[in-house]
Amino acid sequence: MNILILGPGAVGSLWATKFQLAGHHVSLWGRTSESELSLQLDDAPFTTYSNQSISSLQEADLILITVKAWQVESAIEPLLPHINADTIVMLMHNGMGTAEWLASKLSANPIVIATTTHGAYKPSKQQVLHTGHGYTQLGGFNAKGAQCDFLAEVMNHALPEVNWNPNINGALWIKLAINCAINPLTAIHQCKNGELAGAEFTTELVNITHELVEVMNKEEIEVEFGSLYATIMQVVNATAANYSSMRQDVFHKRRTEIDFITGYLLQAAKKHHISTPENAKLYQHIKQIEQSWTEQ
Ligand code: KPL
Repeated sequence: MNILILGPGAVGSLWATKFQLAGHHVSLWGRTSESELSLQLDDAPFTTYSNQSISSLQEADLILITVKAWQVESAIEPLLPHINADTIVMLMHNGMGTAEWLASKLSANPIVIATTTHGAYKPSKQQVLHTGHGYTQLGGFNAKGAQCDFLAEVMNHALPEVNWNPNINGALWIKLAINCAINPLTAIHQCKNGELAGAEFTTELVNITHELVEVMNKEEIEVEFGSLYATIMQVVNATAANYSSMRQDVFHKRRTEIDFITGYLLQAAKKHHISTPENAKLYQHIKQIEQSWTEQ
């Protein structure tokens, strides 16, 4: 396949190199205007990719968008006139709320959404490390996207395990719930994920989870408090030694994904007239932190 990766950060570069190793024709669309970019996955040899090539964009069978949720609109907007109506466009990022906008702009294209638990890290511009083996779920966002289940096999060949999930919305909500619980708290307290297992966080995590369950049930996601709380704590323990992405963003004073994580939850809560004070408090706190950087 002709695959274009829009946003060759850590996750985008991981997929670029894996697709290339699996025999696909891969090109990149990064922020830099250099016409070629090189990448090295772990200890593999360097591979070179065209960058910002309009012809690669026009000929792409698949565009994989791996920029952060808040960058999706500004990254894709200038490319819209060059995207072929047959090109499959796939979103892969933390948080929710970008697919609606994308589908409105690309109403003729198949839109697929993905969530992955692979860990990747880019210690330098050309190096990408696959730091944690995970799995990836895909599903259609619109009717044409729902017909793209063959992509699971294609992607599974490049970087297993990949599954097609007809209920991808449910999978995204579970990931959103995990991020709502872990990311703001670890960012505010500047702590590792594992520290949330301490007794001082229990009441807060329980309240956050109750609010999540109420909103998710109204969104027709079947989930119970006990199982969601257990899932969240399982991720806290499995990633105990890691810093969450939001903790890292706050540490480096970069814009966070709060609007597409807790912000998305709050919007859904408002729609259903559900009160979510615990999550609202976390949202306000992260927004205040972000604002304090621009006021300096
Ligand atoms: O997705 C994550 C993130 O950091 O954004 C979790 C699952 C919380 C792992 O750190």
